[in-house]
Amino acid sequence: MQQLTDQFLEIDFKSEKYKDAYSRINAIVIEGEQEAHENYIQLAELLPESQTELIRLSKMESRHKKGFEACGRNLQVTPDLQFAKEFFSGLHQNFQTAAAQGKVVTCLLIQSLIIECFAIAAYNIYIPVADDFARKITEGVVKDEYSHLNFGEVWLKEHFAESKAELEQANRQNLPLVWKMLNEVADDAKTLAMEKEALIEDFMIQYGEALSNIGFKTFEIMRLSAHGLTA
Ligand code: Y39
Ligand code: FE
Ligand code: FE
Ligand code: FE
Repeated sequence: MQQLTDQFLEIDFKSEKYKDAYSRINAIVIEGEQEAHENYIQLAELLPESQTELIRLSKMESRHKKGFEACGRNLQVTPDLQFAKEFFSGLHQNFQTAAAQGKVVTCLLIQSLIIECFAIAAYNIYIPVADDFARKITEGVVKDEYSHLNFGEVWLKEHFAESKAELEQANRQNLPLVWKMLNEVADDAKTLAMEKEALIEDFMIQYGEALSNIGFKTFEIMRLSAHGLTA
């Protein structure tokens, strides 16, 4: 096969191999957007003073879901939603448990930091290798995801001192799930021309920046990242 640089890589969006991988990645994104929609509604109940803003974010998430459903239809792919539910079950369970205990800091870490950074990394890496239809949709979505991440950063920065211990615990509990999820999806992502190393790098940059914006010092960010890897 001819040697090609990434820039000129031809991707056959119609091949069975591509569509099979897309049935899982597309489902993950659709299910993720649906759960994000529900998570922001629950956050609105936990944070009545931010209710209007959080309901606005939850509505953005359902628009994202509709956009990605259209991407699947455009490629004539049926999303494997059962696979996607299982993919998110760890983070979903941890969010539900935290919400039931009123642990808003943990809920914000899971949805507004971890899941939003995961989304931003995935969408940034996907955009250059997406089909034209999906690229336009994803470009619009990723801008919104930065604003969702910003909500979490601003709230946690304002409550940093009293949130710090819970953030460290929630990080230790949830960051390992992200690595597990990335490993589960790495082969399918590769079929879509998304490299696992690029996903990890982008995620760590976003997440590290978010922790820094909230108030963590560099040595603390390094420790938080390492805890995730080894816990
Ligand atoms: O806040 C949001 O909109 C996030 C829910 C959406 C999650 C997207 C998850 C993307 C992971 C895809 C992994 C592909 C390699
Ligand atoms: Fe999203
Ligand atoms: Fe979204
Ligand atoms: Fe979001």
